[in-house]
Amino acid sequence: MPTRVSKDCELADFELSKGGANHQKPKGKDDIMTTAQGAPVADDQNWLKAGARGPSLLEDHIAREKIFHFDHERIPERVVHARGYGVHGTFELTDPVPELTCAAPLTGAKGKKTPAFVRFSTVAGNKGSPDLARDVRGFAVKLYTEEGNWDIVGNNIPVFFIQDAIKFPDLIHSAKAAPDRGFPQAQTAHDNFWDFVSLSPESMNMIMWIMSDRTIPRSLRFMEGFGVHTFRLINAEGEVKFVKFHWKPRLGMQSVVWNEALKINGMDPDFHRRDMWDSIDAGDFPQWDLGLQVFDEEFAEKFEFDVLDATKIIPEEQVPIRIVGTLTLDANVENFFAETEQVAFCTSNVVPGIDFSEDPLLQGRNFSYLDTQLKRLGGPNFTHIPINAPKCPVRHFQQDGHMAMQNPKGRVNYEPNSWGSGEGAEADRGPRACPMNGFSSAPVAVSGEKVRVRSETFADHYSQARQFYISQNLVEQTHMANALTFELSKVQRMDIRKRMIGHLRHIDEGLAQEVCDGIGLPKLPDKVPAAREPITDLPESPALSILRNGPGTFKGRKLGIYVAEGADAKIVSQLKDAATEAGAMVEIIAPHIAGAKLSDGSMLEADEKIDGGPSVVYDAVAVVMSEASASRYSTDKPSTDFVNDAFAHAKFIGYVPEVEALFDNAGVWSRRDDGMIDLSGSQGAKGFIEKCADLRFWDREEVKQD
Ligand code: HDD
Repeated sequence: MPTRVSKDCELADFELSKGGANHQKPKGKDDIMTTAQGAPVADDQNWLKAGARGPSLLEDHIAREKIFHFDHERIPERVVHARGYGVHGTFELTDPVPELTCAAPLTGAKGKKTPAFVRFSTVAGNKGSPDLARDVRGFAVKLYTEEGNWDIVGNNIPVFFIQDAIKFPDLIHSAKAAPDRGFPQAQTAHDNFWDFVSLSPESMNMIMWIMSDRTIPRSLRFMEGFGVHTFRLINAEGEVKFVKFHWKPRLGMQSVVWNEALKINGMDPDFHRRDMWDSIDAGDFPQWDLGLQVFDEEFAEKFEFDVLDATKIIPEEQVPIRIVGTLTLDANVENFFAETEQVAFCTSNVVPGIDFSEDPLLQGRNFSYLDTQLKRLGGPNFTHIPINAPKCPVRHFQQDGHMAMQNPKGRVNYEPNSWGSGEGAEADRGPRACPMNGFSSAPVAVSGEKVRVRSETFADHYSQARQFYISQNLVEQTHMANALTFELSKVQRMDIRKRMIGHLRHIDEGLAQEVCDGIGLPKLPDKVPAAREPITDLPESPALSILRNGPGTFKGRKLGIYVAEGADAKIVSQLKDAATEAGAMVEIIAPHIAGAKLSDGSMLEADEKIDGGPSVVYDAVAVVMSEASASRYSTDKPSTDFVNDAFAHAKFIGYVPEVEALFDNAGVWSRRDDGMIDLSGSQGAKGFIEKCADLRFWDREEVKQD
């Protein structure tokens, strides 16, 4: 018989029953387990049975409740953006803009703070898919303003695949796993996706963006965010301007290379969420500046493209971005399900001072998101869940429904009503709408016949795709050609591959030729007919390149130092100091998790054992060991991979001459270049870390010739 909990609760914490089940005891009265109904539980480890070896009894209401709840732990995952990671933070106003908008977070005193919750995500993969799938990243921001929740449900790419929301289900069906086989997961490298986009020329600008390194970000902290659509700002006088929202990462942008992404997915599928968790946990809070790109009807009229077309950007060089505030993410969630999983973003969540444009994609989204919340969260009261609840007073006559948590008191649940005065003075009459301060839409004149058409102003599909491509540097252009070649090589149907190259020819003949050669086609396929001849002389927009805008700092990055027995203690310590001084994180990797004994006899504890700490998870690496250790690990595959991958992924590598045997077997000793720094030489650890500010040593990569 299992031992019963004694009244004074002082039994040993570990007690085995005769059958071998462990019975841990509560520490005190407040520690006693209960059912969901609050009844104390005596035994949570054994189902009630008819005899010790007899059948389990249905009567066991405790087991029944436990299993019932477990069976219902999951809610439907998001149909898109299922894989995501949420973080709390604050938006601080640095440049109030009352002349542009009366939106609460953008007006008031400089330094005004608005609480925020941000959920980053991938789009195509399921909830458990790897973080470094090549994919667009969701960048959804919820601002809990004093006038209600304002959601900017954006991405890390400022354009989208399609122009009209009615196409969204087709886009997503084509990108996700095929319905018959249930794969491939979290990737676009398959026939269905390329079939769809090659038949949807409006996707071509987005295709350029997703084939760039933007879709394999090094960290969620190193990405831009965009509201994508054109919105409206309305000021207190009722004046209206157009706006696009931009989030600019203070740490700069950075991506990994494709081969690295593939390996990270195997080594650490949680790479991005772990990176975010670790940074915030370490007090290293990522920040983004919020920028407004404001323009008026006059600009919209003369701009080459339609500002309502979500497949187009407005180059920063044409309409500059005004920074108005800073978002700081400074707290990890306390419960992933309650916060990250249950957070419900809606593009329709806007506040007074912000309004929609007629962008047909945005209009459709405004309709769609409420539906999905109803389905996922099970009822219309999802705003009662703490993560979704506004942090300002909420007053209305909505009531009841599944899981209603905030239930009004009193008898009045309608308006107009005459309670609150005279004969009905005893009852609270409840709230009333306020024409002066309530949300009002921009008084935009609209008229038109009811038609199901796409505006002719949306017909240019290639000009901005070309502009994006020519704005990249040669390394980035090479990565794009390689990505297109990779993806189209996974497409089995030749006609789809050819059709895509037929589009690329409108964007850049050189790129089309490279991809054509890359997939081994003997001759360039014909151009696909274009709805409108592309403009070929749009200027470069340097702001669109990641590498032309490097942060020039190693701050927020991670250095991996691989040490083994006999490693020079002084050099290791110099490395740690220089990296920490530069604002970078340091991890120690060793052949054993216990660490390594250094040259001065001290024991340095390891953060990772070598096969759990490959170089792909670090921004730069250093290898410090004695000659004997280097020789010992020179035939150890994780050790040679560590060095070889770091070299192949254009990382800066610090080393000491003693590691020759290991580096030689990794195939890099004779190929030493300026990206490899001898830590015992004149540059030393400090010089090495200074070099790391360039993030990668791109000279090592083979790039196409200009
Ligand atoms: Fe969407 C989720 C971003 C077009 C329908 N979308 C979702 C999320 C982001 C975006 C970041 C995840 C929010 C979260 O973290 O919970 N979506 C975009 C952007 C788009 C876009 C930037 C184009 C500019 N979306 C779009 C269209 C439709 C949807 C055109 C439907 C007509 N999106 C949804 C959805 C989701 C969603 C099905 C799934 C989960 C959710 O809403 O909450 O309603």
